[in-house]
Amino acid sequence: MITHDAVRVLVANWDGTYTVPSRRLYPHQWSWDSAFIAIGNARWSPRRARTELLTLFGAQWQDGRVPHIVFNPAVPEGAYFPGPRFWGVRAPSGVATSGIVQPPVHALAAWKIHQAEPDVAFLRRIYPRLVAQQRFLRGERRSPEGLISIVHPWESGMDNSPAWDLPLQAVEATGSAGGIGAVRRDLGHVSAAERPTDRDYERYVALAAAYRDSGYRDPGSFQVEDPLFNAAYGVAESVLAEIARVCGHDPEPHEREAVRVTAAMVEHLYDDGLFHARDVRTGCLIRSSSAAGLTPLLLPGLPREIVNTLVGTALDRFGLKDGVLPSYSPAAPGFEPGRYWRGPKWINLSWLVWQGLRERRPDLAAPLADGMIAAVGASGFREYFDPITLDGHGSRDFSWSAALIVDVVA
Ligand code: 9YW
Repeated sequence: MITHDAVRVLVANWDGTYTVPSRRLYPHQWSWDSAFIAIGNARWSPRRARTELLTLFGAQWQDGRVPHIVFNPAVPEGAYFPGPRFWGVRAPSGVATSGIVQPPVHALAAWKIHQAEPDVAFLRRIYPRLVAQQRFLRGERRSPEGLISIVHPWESGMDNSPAWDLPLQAVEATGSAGGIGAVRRDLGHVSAAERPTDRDYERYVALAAAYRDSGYRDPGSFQVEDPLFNAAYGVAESVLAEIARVCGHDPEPHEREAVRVTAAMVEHLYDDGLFHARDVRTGCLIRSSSAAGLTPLLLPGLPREIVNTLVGTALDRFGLKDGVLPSYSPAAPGFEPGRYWRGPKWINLSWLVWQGLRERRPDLAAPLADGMIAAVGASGFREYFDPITLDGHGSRDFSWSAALIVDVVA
């Protein structure tokens, strides 16, 4: 029954060659949303899942970057801010896109699609594109420590995480005419108390504008190494090794890169039972209690003792044994159960940690899956949930909440 309802959401949000995250709030194609959506669609329509990813990679730039939004030309400019006119850029295919990226969870999605329905021709088609995506990150974003940086909070996928409060202080917010509230489209759909503040938003826009004005090259005043982003990058290399094997390519460079980035993460981002982001500009670790710090559980080569300590942290500080995974530890100051990435439970974060625990700790993975099902059972396929009451927040009929439930119950 739950699968049936989830598929109904996915069908309603399908736009012919990809799926919108939600009809009203997000009317275009988003990068990591499409990866999660494809993982769910693979369970009932592998063909649709393949199309979803190929559409996204159809908007890949010459330099290999996969933009975080691919704009639907049929949607009016005013429907979403910042829209195509703000970003001012087109992919070689001619379609308007943004110029920043999101966590590279796409190789994992491609591999899961292949596992659901083996299709070597699809893997052969997507493999060079996935390789180019990783090459862009290495070429443009790798620090001397060997980790990948993000240059905007939006690139983390966890826009207003408390982890970004400190590095954002270095960002000059340029006031926009009439106030930023006037151009924000999200506030027309959901309550301001559940979204980033206007002050955060002004900084997001200022940062994006500066990056755009540098021709999408210069990191600007925000540059951090995020554990989730780097975990996604590392998993992508592990999975690319598998894909390479199937396609008759050499898996070894991918295996080596996965080992290398895992070691760099342990050396530079791990402290006191959790992975943290690191501010590249100051060289300092940003000690926060974000659940992003648990996602390195995805890395197959993570040393056993670190896995054990991370699990301990998940149990003690995030309440994992009850199947709950808040985006920010309820034990930490700054936890807000209803505000976006500052505490609510998100299905994609739960799914990433579930994925990391399935083989290592099935006893903990099972209640986590039950917790995801309980949240949508209580409140529907909402964008995010109060981790204590399970009240739903943000948009309704949210695609990745539906898709990942399809995967979890399969
Ligand atoms: C925005 C679409 C996106 C997600 C992000 C999430 C939010 C706001 O919505 O971003 O306007 O892009 O933070 O992770 O991809 O669902």
